[in-house]
Amino acid sequence: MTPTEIRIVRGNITERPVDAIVNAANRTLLGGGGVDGAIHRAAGPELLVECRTLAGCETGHAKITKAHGIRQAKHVIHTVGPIFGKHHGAEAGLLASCYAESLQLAVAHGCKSIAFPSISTGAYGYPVEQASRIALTAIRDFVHANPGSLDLVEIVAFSEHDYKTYRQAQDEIFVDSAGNNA
Ligand code: AR6
Repeated sequence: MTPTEIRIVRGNITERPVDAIVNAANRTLLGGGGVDGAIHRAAGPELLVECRTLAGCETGHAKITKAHGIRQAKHVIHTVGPIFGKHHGAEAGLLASCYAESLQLAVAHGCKSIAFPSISTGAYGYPVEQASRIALTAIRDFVHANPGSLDLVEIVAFSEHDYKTYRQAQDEIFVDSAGNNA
């Protein structure tokens, strides 16, 4: 069985050639700024039409649509990250849940590759040093619990600082108890 590759890249998530790209949405699922705005612009108005049928999404959960005008992907998975400081200490669990639910949905829809943005670290204010560790731990736990279900999981960092922060977190988290990369 080929192990799942977990890769940090720098770039624009709308250009990633993967089966599913993840959107850091809000609870309305009707668009916004940041990566949400970029995905809706790239996908075109049909994405908003489909999103209107979903009746929103709670924080920490995820819903799936087609990718519409984003030709190199098949699906967009819309997840709603926590707003930092607004969930009475439940922020880390909610953020981990965004990653776990998105991965689960991807596998349930036959996706073998998925790209995530840095959920909650823009408008929602989550410090990227903390969020990167939560993200990569949730991805590692899913991949270990579901071997062979995915070929590739990407984190797409939008800035050089985010890229370096996720690479550092990856080095720390993907090391087993014997000190080897896991
Ligand atoms: N590709 C990859 N990453 C991007 C892109 C892109 N094209 N554009 C921005 N980012 P944010 P949040 C990065 O604010 O914090 C929206 O209005 C960005 O630099 O998009 O979860 C929604 O509608 C940052 O590192 O999402 C919600 O209301 C990361 O994506 C709210 O913002 C996340 O920043 C969600 O806030």
